[in-house]
Amino acid sequence: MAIKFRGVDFLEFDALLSDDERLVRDTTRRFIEDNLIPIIEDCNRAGRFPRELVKPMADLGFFGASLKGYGCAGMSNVEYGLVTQELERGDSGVRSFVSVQSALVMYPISAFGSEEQKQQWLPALQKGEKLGCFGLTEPDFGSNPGGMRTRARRVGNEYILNGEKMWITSGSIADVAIIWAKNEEEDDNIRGFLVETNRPGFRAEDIHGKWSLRASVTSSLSLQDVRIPQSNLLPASGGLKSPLMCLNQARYGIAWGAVGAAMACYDCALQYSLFRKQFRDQPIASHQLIQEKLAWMITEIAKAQLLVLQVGRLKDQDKAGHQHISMAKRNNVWMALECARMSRDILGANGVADEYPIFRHMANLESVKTYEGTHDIHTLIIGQAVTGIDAF
Ligand code: TGC
Ligand code: FAD
Repeated sequence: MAIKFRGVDFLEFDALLSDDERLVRDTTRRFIEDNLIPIIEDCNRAGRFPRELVKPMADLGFFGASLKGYGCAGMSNVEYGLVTQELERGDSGVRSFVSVQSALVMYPISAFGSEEQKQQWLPALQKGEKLGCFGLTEPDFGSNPGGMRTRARRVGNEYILNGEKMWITSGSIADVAIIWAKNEEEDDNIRGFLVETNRPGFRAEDIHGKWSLRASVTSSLSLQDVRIPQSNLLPASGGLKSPLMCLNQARYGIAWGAVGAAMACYDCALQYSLFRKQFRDQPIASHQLIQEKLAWMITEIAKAQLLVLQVGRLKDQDKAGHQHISMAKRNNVWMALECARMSRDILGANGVADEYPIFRHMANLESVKTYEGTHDIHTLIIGQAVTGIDAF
């Protein structure tokens, strides 16, 4: 049975959006419906990133959407959030690609780059002519990136970079990598470096065998004596705070994206439960235990929508703290994963088939729960904010 997404709005959430915000949401929704939904299950099966969507997504202004100038769309944070919601309603891997290109590559260039670096990279990244990746995580340093071993040593007017990065989204398809490394001449201060991926000594190898985010490229990066000009240092970067500022942008998009994945699962399960009959020729939706699951999901989705909208409004007023973003990422991804599991249950055996999108969302969300700070790390970030005590 083909199930078509109908949107999810129990609490008149739409009334809280402006006309422009609804337009951005609806345009993205149509794009996903027409271009991603028809191919995503094949991409997922084949472990293929749908690269053919890069140009159309660029044309719609999705890359660096909330940045101003350099060809970027200059959307509000709420509008950008609605874009990521709709992208992830399609697939977390495609939202991931856009998050990395926008929040983890274009944002650091915009926030920490020189005018020359911005001119060189931002318009090309916005148009999707160049792709980027963000190298923070290392084989031995995930939740604790401050321990990183990647180093930069200055020799004359060049830096020489050595190190390993792991689990890097878009690593092998990127033209440029934002590499975070300890700068030896500054007492190991962490700095961001623009590394063109065709430089000698740079290698990207894809990580195979993922059961999650199969439509997204994930790679390990190796840098062995990679020489870059001194001008490739992001001049305004400095300290672990800089990559963490980038993570705030990406975590914010994920918090919206998770709502999209939850909406996809819930709406599919609801439609299925009205159609599927068991016992006395009654739809399974007529059973109390099914209704309990649907009631739980719609309540949590409605709460998650309000939470992320409030964080978006705060962000648009420059008032969102990183602890607010952690709360939204932690809650909404957990909520989406629970919705995916419950929806899978409602579909019975059909829940494990890729005729329906639920199992794919469920598997994807396991990664989303881990990356950009695990669920438990966000618990500790919120704990630190309310107690003032660091429990990492
Ligand atoms: P700590 O000493 O607490 O902090 C160092 C400095 O940074 C400040 N700070 C932040 N600033 C901005 N935004 C944040 N979110 C910040 N969190 C902390 C802090 O105030 C301090 O400033 P200052 O001025 O005193 O120097 O650092 P710590 O080493 O104790 O670590 C803190 C911790 C654990 C929260 C942090 O390391 C962390 O968030 N760990 C999780 C790592 C993570 O999220 N990695 C993500 C990698 S990228 C990725 O997963 C991409 S997935 C693809 C996709 O997005 O789709
Ligand atoms: P670990 O840090 O080893 O954590 C393992 C477990 O220990 C977790 O449950 C964690 O919550 C727990 N734990 C750790 N410390 C504590 C503590 N102090 N207290 C209590 N519990 C703790 N990284 C990038 O830099 N760029 C990318 O583009 C990128 N893309 C990714 C794409 C995918 C598909 C995945 C899966 C990961 C990606 N990552 C990327 C890496 C991701 O950010 C890390 O996996 C994540 O930060 C967790 O690190 P880890 O896997 O090393 O787990």
